[in-house]
Amino acid sequence: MSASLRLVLPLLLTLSAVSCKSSEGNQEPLIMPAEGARAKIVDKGEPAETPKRIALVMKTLTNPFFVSMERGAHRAENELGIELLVRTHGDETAIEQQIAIVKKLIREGVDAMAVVPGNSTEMIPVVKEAQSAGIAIVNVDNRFDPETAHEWGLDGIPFVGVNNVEGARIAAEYLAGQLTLPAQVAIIEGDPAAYSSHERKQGALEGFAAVAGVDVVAVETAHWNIEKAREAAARIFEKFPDVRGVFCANDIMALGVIRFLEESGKHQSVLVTGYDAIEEARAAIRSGKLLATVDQRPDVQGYTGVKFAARLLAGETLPRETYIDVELVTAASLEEEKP
Ligand code: ALL
Repeated sequence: MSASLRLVLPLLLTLSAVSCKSSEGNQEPLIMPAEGARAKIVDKGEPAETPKRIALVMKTLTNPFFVSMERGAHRAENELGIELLVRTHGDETAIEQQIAIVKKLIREGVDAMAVVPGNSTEMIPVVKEAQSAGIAIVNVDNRFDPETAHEWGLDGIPFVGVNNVEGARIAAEYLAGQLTLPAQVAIIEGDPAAYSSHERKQGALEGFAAVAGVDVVAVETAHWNIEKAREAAARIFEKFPDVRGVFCANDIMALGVIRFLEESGKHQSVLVTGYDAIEEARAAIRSGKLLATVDQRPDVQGYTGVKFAARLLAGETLPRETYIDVELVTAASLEEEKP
């Protein structure tokens, strides 16, 4: 090797290393002789796009319903190559916490949010703030109150969820059909601040009204909470010991009512229905403690919510309302599911 080659060889090796490392899949040389003495790096590839950041704002992961929703959302994340930020707070009714979460996401500058509001009215101002900051919004599972949303100018937000009136009606009608009539029944509502709770109460009333001889003697809220449902059941049965059926607006509350019925030895004579079809509720149906529940596919809701957020970011116009089918889950339907 000549002396001059020995001197330039390390330099050549360095240059070729740079060229190989950066030119994956690119035929063009990356290091080009430049005007003057300096070499210039030319990037011929597309600029690497940073993935869109989409937040899923739910209520609480203490309810398995939202764990399933999160699973669906991650499926969308993997398919779309976006970055998903999942945010939840401690308690379903702690709305200040959910407001603070959205405020923080605005500061963090996320591109879009799929929001399950814990409170259908109180979340509206902060979500409007997010929209005004240019963040694309999708409403999942629990609707914003339409009137309040309109007052705040939060219009045109696509909604993904189920027809809760329909789901509750099916469950209540099925429950009524299993009773020896005439019979007294009760309704345990979710948090009245949630639009879905009103819809389910309305659906349950419609379902019970459809069967002659069914008398709704009590409607109480237990705020989606197991212990509050146990206490509400205690109050109802104290006052109306002949109640034979209880419709509950979610499974967690149905489990609370069942707890009370077992403690008080009434579980053989009272039928209970829930809503959500969480694993614990399916198990309770199999063991004969729960009559039925409603599957509202939270995984599909989470998946679709995130996917819609990405489609909004891509400039698409989406339908105002997208409904996922509800399905009644009973001992018979679980039997059919068996392989
Ligand atoms: C509703 C959901 C579920 C859940 C409830 C509790 O929005 O649809 O039924 O159980 O929230 O937060």
